[in-house]
Amino acid sequence: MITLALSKGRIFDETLPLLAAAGIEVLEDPEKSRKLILPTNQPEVRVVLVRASDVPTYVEYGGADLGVTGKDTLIEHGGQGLYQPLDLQIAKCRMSVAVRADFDYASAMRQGSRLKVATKYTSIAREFFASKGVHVDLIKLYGSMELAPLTGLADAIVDLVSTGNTLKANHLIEVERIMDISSRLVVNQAALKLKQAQIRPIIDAFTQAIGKTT
Ligand code: PRT
Ligand code: MG
Repeated sequence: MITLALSKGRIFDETLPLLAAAGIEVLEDPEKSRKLILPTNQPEVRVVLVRASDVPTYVEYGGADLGVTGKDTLIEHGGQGLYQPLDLQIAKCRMSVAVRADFDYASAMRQGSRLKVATKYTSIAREFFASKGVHVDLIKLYGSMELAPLTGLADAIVDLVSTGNTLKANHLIEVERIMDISSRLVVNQAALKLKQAQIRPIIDAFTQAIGKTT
């Protein structure tokens, strides 16, 4: 049996065409079913639905043989124990710094004032500001980062941006782009050796499918 870990929403949706290229069709719709284990048209392949931030953990410990996860999540996890053969070029967005439109970020940075930065992505934020030689106080949040500057909890946030609509709706502006983000295929290292015959064809089909669409 081969187990693939996916999260509901954009990662599931954007992985479906790649699975189709590997001849794998998921037989249930996660938006309609409450099941967490979804069968596919291939009796020896199944999909498990986990929280986006839990995908690397499932694959690391062998709860799943492979998975699809954002570069953001992968960096925060650390990537230990994971073979990362492919950037799938899906679920694209960027990691950025954003502040209230009336906050003078440039002069705060120039003056070296100690910024309060709220984020779910503390490793990425710590590394980014350290590389600029700027001292920040990091405040760990698990969601709704946009609220932090509006309530005075923080001066800035580090969050994912795709269309920019969420920032705009909350009167925030993007002041720095930290990195481009897309999702990667991750594979359990032991599974790659023990289940080569089943896993290799999936990696090869995904590789071909990406080549065709980009
Ligand atoms: O929701 P949950 O807490 O379970 O986990 P999650 O939010 O990590 O999962 P999910 O499914 O929302 O995101 C999975 C992955 O998709 C992320 O790890 C990213 O790699 C990728 N991705 C791509 C995004 C976005 N685009 C994105 N726009 N993840 C989140 N967003 C959010 C962003 O955090 C912000 O709140 O969408 C909002 C901004 O979108 P725009 O279009 O208004 O700019
Ligand atoms: Mg989400």
